[in-house]
Amino acid sequence: MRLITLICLLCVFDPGVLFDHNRGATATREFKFKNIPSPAKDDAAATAKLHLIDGEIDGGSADLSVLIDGRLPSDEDEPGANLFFTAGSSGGRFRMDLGKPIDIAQINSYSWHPNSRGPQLYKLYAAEGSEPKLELDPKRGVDPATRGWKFIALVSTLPQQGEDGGQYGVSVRDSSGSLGKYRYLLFDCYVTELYDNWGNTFYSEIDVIERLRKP
Ligand SMILES: [Ca+2]
Ligand SMILES: [Ca+2]
Repeated sequence: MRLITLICLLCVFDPGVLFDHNRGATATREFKFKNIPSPAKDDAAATAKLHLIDGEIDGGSADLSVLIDGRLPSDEDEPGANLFFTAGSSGGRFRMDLGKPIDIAQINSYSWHPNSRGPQLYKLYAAEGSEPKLELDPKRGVDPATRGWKFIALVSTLPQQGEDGGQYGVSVRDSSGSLGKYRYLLFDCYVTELYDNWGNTFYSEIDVIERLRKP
């Protein structure tokens, strides 16, 4: 018993970010990865509500609901099957409302593009909903962590070298099995490069995997 108590005291909140990168022919419409689960249709995000907080969605992009519709692009350059911010802009923020706080095991994001719009770069925040002075829509320039949000992870799949195009699967998870109980998620998305106007990621799907109750 004492040992268990000690182990629990040592449990620290330390979310990890795993990701896989499918290049060339390994990137298919099935979004199969070596270590990351393929996108799901019936995950906890499927019935979520999405709200744009800041930034402008590109005219060629689908609307936010494409992130949770369970559908995937069939090709590496299919703008209408992805969500991306306006070309030349520095990205933006959106919020996901799961309807009620749920125990979250994983938050998984998927993208696909032949070059600089493939990699993912975003900050992820979460809120349970009852935090004092929680501000649901903090604009760019305001640190959500000062408005009631908890910083969860910085996701960056930018390759150190080599081709950045391809398909990316990201999984944010914690070694304890739970990221925590949250109703709201805030995605603060950044451009992957500044050499040209084409650095806003083509996000194909975002899954939220609820932690299963222990038997
Ligand atoms: Ca999904
Ligand atoms: Ca989708």
